[in-house]
Amino acid sequence: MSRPLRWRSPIRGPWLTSMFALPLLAGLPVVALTGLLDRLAYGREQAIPAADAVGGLQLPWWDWPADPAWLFRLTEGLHVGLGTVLVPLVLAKLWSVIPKLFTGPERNPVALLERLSLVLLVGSILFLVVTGLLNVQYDYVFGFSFYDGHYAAAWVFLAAFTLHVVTKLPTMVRSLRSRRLRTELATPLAATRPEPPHPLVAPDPDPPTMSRRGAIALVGGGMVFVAALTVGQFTDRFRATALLLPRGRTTAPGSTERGGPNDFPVNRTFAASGIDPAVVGDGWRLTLTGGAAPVVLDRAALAALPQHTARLPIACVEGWSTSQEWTGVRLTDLARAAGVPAPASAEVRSAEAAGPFTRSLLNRAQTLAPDSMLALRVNGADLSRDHGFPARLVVPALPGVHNTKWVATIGFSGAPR
Ligand SMILES: Nc1nc2c(c(=O)[nH]1)N[C@H]1C(S)=C(S)[C@@H](COP(=O)(O)O)O[C@H]1N2
Ligand SMILES: [Mo]
Repeated sequence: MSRPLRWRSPIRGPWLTSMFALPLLAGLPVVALTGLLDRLAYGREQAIPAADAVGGLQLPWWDWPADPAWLFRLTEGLHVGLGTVLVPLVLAKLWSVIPKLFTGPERNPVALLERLSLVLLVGSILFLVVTGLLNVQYDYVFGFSFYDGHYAAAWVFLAAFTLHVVTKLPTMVRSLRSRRLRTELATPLAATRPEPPHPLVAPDPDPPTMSRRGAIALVGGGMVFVAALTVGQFTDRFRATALLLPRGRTTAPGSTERGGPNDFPVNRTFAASGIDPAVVGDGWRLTLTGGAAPVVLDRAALAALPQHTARLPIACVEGWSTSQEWTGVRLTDLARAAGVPAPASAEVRSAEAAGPFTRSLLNRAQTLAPDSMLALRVNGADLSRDHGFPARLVVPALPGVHNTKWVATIGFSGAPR
């Protein structure tokens, strides 16, 4: 197109763009950094392996700690929560620079590079937002691994974002200085005039239909609205308001647990696991391996071991989290019972035979943490089947996905993994 669409909003201009950019400059690095931390927390060699290198880029792996217990709840909550709340701002920022995306061909190599970084920036952000939100709303609906696709796009984003910030920072500072926020907030629609001539400013603007303060209020209001629909996923009290998080909102549909000790979100129900009820009935046994010979315990034997109680979060990689009071047998006590007095790692397997939740690998810190346990009870009652009866793993700061339900075997090893 030689003469592109004409963008005639009279408020579009470098000042408004910079106003939208400033909070993104602060917020997007937090979303990116917490995302990378979440990947570290997820760990390697789990049931759905997460590639540690993409295009030769490798995170410096270190063992994710088990203390403080709320660590993953915080990093995952910030990543998903802030990432969601920033969406209206990202869209507003994109709207504000639309003319830039439709200018004619460039010859100047510097401008070409800038254009390329812009395409990569916009493309990667949209990809990250869409895959992230879809993953929260629906199951893993992609034709590729969400973990690896989202992670690869994050590196593209980080590179393009850095280049964009480095090249645009002086412009942003200059633009922000060109008008005073306080003056703009006092300017009504009738007094709204275009910014001075600039590639973003329409040469033939329409009459204003919204003031700059109106635009800022609209975007801010959108963010507050999204936040209001999101906070419930992190708070047990406002759970019902988490309209953007269908799975983190309720106990299992049709559950009789409403109002009871097991009334907190269920990611995947017992029915959905496909486990034969007989397997987790009276005949259920826990097998501990790693010692000279396997040790087999029934639930009564487990209940007769010293019981430990701790309030610990379940924080799902899809963003929702909850905190409950769990009671069960410490992993270190189970390791001793298994004949491995100094365990350095553990592999916990579910009775669930197939799928991504069959096993979970624990590092040394996670195995030895005093609050790490095989829980039998929650909030003073036996676990419901949906929460993993007869026994489930609960480990501080471990992503929810690895807190395996319907545990069948635990293998302890004296060697770190
Ligand atoms: N065996 C098994 N364990 C599992 C799951 C599962 O589907 N099967 N879901 C995991 C996920 S993704 C989360 S977030 C937590 C949720 O625990 P809850 O359903 O008790 O809240 O359990 C984890 N443990
Ligand atoms: Mo989860």
